[in-house]
Amino acid sequence: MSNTKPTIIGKPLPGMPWEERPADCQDVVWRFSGNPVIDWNPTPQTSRVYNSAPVPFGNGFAGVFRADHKNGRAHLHFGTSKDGIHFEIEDNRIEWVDESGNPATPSYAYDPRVVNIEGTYYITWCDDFPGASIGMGRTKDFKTFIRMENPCMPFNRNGVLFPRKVNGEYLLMSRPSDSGHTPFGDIILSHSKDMTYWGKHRLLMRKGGSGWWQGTKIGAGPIPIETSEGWLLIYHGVSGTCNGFVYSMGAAILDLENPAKVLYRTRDYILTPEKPYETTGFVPNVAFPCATLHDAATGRIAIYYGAADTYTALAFTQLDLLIDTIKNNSEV
Ligand code: BMA
Repeated sequence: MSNTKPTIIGKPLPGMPWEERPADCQDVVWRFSGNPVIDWNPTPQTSRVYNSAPVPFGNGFAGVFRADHKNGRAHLHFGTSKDGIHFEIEDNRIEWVDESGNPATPSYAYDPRVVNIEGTYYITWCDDFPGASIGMGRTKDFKTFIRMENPCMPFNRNGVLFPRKVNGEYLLMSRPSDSGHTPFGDIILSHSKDMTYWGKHRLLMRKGGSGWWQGTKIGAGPIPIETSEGWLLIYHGVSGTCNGFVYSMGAAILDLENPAKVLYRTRDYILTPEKPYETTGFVPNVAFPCATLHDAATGRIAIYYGAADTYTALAFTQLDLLIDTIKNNSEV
């Protein structure tokens, strides 16, 4: 292992939420003491906001949130926060237009990810194509939201873009699936020069290994973080139990210049449902990470994850600790 301390390649974010690891905690990822940060019925029309994606915006944070309405349908909502902990979620869903300005709001949408690439915020989500596939759109101001072409054929979920082009091409991770709850799934990496035509599909990571927690399927989580050690990818791994699926978090390091190459990958989960807000709710035993905030000056990382398909929760880790854990417990 190198003696140089790993660093995040990016900007400082001094206003991001942060709590030090409690003295009695040995975990590589520790939960925010004020969890959950978004509780049941956050707005009049919505019952649950989870699996959501805050990003730095202006003097604070903005984001795209998955909100299940009281008719049970999932939609994307805009929200803001001054501190990354207290959120104002709009009661009405985001309305999309196509490139010509015509209405283009999907009939349902869930599990958004948001990334700022060269000043434009790109949003991916699970869309009705028909049937689950990946939706993609963009905004510059979080006021006008423009639908782009769907990058993948149905059925597919967990579309996650890289935060910059690599070797001149945009990169998208996805998880081909079925039209239901999908008892299988590996992460695929696709390339594009223009964000419209996607190809050069490569198998990135397979489910399984000795880690039973990721034995049924895996899917990319937050936008990967560029670090001096490679791309840091936090992902979800799913195991099937007598009582349904359990969603945990793992992490991997991908080669910076050739991200299709997995350098290290955690054998053990880094967070699994334990707390009541993770084990009890609309769908028990789900920890589903969709976004991070991170500070290049300190290596602090805040992970936003959906808990039990009900709450938005927050957890923290420190880059050097997480990189050490991944390398020392790796099974590729
Ligand atoms: C997946 C998605 C997620 C959800 C998870 C657990 O298939 O639908 O939105 O969090 O199942 O229910």
